[in-house]
Amino acid sequence: MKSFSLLIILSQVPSIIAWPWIANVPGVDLSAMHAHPENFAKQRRQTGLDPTCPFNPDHTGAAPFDPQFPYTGSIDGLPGTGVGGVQVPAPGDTAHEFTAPGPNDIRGPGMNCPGMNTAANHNFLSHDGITNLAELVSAQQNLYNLHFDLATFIAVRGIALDGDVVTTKLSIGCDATERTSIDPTGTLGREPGLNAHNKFEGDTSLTRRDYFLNNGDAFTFQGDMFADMYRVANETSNGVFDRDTISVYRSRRYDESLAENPNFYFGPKALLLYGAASFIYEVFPVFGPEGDANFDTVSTFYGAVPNDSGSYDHVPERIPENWFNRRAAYGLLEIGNEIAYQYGRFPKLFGGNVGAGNFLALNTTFGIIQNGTLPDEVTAKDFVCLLYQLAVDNVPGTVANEAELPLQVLTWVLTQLNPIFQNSGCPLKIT
Ligand code: HEM
Ligand SMILES: *[C@@H]1O[C@H](CO)[C@@H](O)[C@H](O)[C@H]1NC(C)=O
Ligand SMILES: *[C@@H]1O[C@H](CO)[C@@H](O)[C@H](O)[C@H]1NC(C)=O
Ligand SMILES: *[C@@H]1O[C@H](CO)[C@@H](O)[C@H](O)[C@H]1NC(C)=O
Ligand SMILES: CC(=O)N[C@H]1CO[C@H](CO)[C@@H](O)[C@@H]1O
Repeated sequence: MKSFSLLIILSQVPSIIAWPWIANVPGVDLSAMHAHPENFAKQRRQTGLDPTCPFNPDHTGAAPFDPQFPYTGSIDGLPGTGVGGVQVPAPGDTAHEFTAPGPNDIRGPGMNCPGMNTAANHNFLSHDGITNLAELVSAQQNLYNLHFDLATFIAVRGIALDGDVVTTKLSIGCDATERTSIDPTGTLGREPGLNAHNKFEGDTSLTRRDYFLNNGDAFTFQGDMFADMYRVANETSNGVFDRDTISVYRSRRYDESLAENPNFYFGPKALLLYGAASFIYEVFPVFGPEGDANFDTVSTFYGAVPNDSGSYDHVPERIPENWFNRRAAYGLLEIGNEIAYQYGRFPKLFGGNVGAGNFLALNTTFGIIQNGTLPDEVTAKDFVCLLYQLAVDNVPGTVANEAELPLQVLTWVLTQLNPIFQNSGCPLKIT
């Protein structure tokens, strides 16, 4: 009887269910947000067949595991040893030498993630840019010595949001649904790839412009932004892209977006962008945090080369010469710690602009974000639990977008992630 009356209550107040983040903010007229002009139109534009997405008929898959060059020993997406400090590519390992992408490979300056582009250019992922769960989880361990837990978390997020949970395939760039899905016109809809906006990708990226400010192109490398980041490194840390540089620069990117982008959205998922930014100083340097995130290292992974006008052109991303991955694996707790550090240096309000200069703070996000802010005493472990919640709860992709995970997707995510978070102490959702 109790659950019956609860059902009735729920159905009578759909707006509270639909907008759990913002329902409690006083003075917010939800119907106004439904009507917000930029609401869904742009999201839709990127969900059709993309005829410009490169097509390579020769899908070779990542270079197979070779016991002569085991790296951290991850095979077929299983956990490896976690023991890094390994030279990559290993001397003599021709299979993982740099191979520039061709015109038919999904890559180029217009793809979001330097880490994935580099991995594909060295055949740790399929060279055509169409990859899958096993490749992603092994590549992140063997190449970068990410911990199995973090490697799985990011890969599962990427596939659930931008790829296919049946085939586990994902395009590291543009929409290639005809190749990632066995049923491209089916219920799961289009699979936009990593370039999609407000799914994995979001506003305030380091070297990519905001979606709304750049005609929907939030994925192309921007040389002037790379120069901005370098300038901050010079001002902050003698040219090193360390955690202070990245904290200052991410803070500036937020301030710029807030001021310039009438559709700016900085939801809880933006915490993942702090995580991605931490790779620059935790994963890219030689031996990871033991080395310097100096210009040579970072620009090589980014494929950034200085040009005559003080900006940067883009060439294919690659692993620097004589490069060794970090010794200790980089896992969920470590990334939680870096998110806490960067956010803690310059706390920002979570929320979004609903028109120029009209910022709406989020409230009651999983009980942890109140009035757009996180509590001061939030720990690395709290961030780890928040990462889990972001992956398994419905989190709006924009201020006015509910972004509900289809049940089939949610079930798959829980199956993949619950074992990873088993010992985290975070409350888990039941499948
Ligand atoms: C399955 C694994 C991964 C996926 C699906 C993924 C996806 C993405 C996406 C969608 C973005 C854009 C986020 C934004 O809006 O700013 C991004 C950014 C980034 N990723 Fe990855 N990533 C993965 C793993 C990695 C790894 C292992 C590294 C480094 C070793 C890495 C380095 C970066 C960096 C540095 C950025 C910031 C780019 C910028 O704006 O300058 N990623 N990633
Ligand atoms: C940063 O400093 C280095 C070394 O002085 C210089 O070559 C470079 O042009 C500077 N970069 C920027 C963007 O200011
Ligand atoms: C340098 O790069 C910027 C940004 O990509 C570009 O606009 C400019 O035309 C380039 N300048 C030269 C001289 O190549
Ligand atoms: C919420 O945040 C706004 C902006 O920072 C502030 O003016 C307001 O007093 C806060 N309200 C509460 C209840 O904390
Ligand atoms: C601005 C705002 O509405 N803040 C509210 C957020 O939610 C808490 C209760 O969880 C209220 O006390 C605040 O007033």
